[in-house]
Amino acid sequence: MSDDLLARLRAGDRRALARALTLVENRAAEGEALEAALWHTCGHAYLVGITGPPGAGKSTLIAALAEFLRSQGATVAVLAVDPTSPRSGGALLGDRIRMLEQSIDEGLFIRSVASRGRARGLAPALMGMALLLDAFGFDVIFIETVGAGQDDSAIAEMVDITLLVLVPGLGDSVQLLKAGVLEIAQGYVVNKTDTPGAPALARELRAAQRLATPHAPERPVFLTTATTGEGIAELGRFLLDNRQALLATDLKQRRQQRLLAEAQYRATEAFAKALQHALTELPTEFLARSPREIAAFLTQRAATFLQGADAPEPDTTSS
Ligand SMILES: Nc1nc2c(ncn2[C@@H]2O[C@H](COP(=O)(O)OP(=O)(O)OP(=O)(O)O)[C@@H](O)[C@H]2O)c(=O)[nH]1
Ligand SMILES: [Mg+2]
Repeated sequence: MSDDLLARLRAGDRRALARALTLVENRAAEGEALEAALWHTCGHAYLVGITGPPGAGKSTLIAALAEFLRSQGATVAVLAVDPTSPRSGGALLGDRIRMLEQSIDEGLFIRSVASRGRARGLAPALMGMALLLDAFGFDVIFIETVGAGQDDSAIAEMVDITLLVLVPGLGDSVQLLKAGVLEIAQGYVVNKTDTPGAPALARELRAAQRLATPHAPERPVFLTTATTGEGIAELGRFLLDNRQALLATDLKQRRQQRLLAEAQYRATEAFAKALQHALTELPTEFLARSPREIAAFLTQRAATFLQGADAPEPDTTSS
């Protein structure tokens, strides 16, 4: 890793930040080294996951929230995974956020992240990028993901809070309930309240919660119109209060939690790779055997494959 890049990052150089983010996004060795070097300085930023169906207004909502948070003195970074909705088409981050992107505000940083053509998981790339932004000093980091994928639930475990954005009229809530997506969020946003059906959707969300988790404290439901800013201040204040409460808790514990969630993801990734490798070694005669025997063979081979990978030794010198 270039010490120069690290030094420039530490000095608050935004061009160095952009370059470092690319290295981490590609999960290049240099990026991994940067993460390792900066790990101990992170944990101060408040990480907000924003998820929901395509075109729900996630990007527009983030842009509006970013403006509000800036007005309250908080610095904001945004990581947005490329859009899914054909409607926003070429507009990678939505119109409003692109407008913000062109601002020269030093307290705001926006970056889009490609999800396509990726050999390795999106979640560690995003978390690594968030770590860099955290170490760089941003107060609040938004991570916009497309929703309902495996990566989304992984990311939900690594961020401080996840908001699920829904819009009236899609009949989403029932489907989301089935898919278990409601559970990954700690708060719900009913966006596009300028279109019919918002109060009904909010009611439905409250009812669905009571049904799914009758004893858990009720998660808040916010009503917003991201395009006009309606309801944004209330949601923004909720986030700031939640952040304040979190910052009062143990930093080390929070950092460890994030660390473990990401490590677990990476380990799962390694296991999956080992299993893929084992499959290529399955003798054809095994196809006549029982699934249990095939599984035993695969497990054995995968374990051997994993043993070949170098595991770091416990380091007794670092805390
Ligand atoms: N009427 C109305 N339109 C909105 C609102 N919020 C966003 N939109 C519009 O909805 C469209 C999609 O908004 P985006 O912010 O790009 O939605 P997204 O969820 O980020 O979309 P993807 O990233 O593609 O999944 C845009 O045309 C927005 O202008 C709202 O509150 N009311
Ligand atoms: Mg978007």
